[in-house]
Amino acid sequence: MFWKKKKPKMDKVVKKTQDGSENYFIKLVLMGDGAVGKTSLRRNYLGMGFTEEHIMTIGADFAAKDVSYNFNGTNYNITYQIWDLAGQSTFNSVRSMYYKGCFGGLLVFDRTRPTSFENITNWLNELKKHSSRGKVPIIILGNKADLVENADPSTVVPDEKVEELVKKLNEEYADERFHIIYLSTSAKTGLNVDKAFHFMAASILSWLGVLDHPPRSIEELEEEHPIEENNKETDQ
Ligand code: G3D
Ligand code: MG
Repeated sequence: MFWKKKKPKMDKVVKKTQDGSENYFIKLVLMGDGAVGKTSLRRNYLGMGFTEEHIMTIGADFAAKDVSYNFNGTNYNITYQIWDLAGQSTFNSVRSMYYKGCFGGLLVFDRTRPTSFENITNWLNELKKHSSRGKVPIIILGNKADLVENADPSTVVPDEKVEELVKKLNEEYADERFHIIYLSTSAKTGLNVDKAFHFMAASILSWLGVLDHPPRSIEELEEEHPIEENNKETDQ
């Protein structure tokens, strides 16, 4: 049933190399309300460290990172092209271009700002509307985990609410060759940032039909594909 959708042309996506590894070029989009930490998460992942300075993103931009994962004995070299969009509604006109051709979306909310969580479904609808491929792999990131401990509990998004949404989405996405998970992240401490991209790689490769089944949780991913084998990261 997946293959009836707009399947990416595999020869455009993957290049096999002589040593048997496979090179993929994968566009990802960051989504979520303004100031949830999209730019900071990307910066953390790209290895440029964390800056407390808030620079307003204007329109959209992207940055690339090469990463190599081993799944079932095969090396998959992935070039992630990570797009970052300003959350402000004034940039609506760039949105369709932003989402077009993406392989996956990172849906980010701020764990200490409930409205940013409530808007997750709006972001997801926008992705579905504009990605030329219908339902693409997504992951839900509850960012600013480092602030939760000292935050007023009444302002913290309850984990149960997030899990409820994830359950609902997985029901809605039951026919797809990937599962949706929730990860609590911090762009400040780096909590779960690498794991989010590792999970994304496995989900996308499964979605493309390259891996025979998608992971259902981080625990399952790490058990099947231990992280020690997946540390060959190089920055561009
Ligand atoms: P955006 O790209 O989603 O709009 P930014 O968000 O990455 O620009 O981050 C918005 C603000 O939140 C910034 O603070 C940034 O430093 C902060 N931030 C982002 N992620 C985290 C996190 O995980 N923990 C903490 N403690 N802060 C985070 P300022 O104050 O510069 O506006
Ligand atoms: Mg930003």
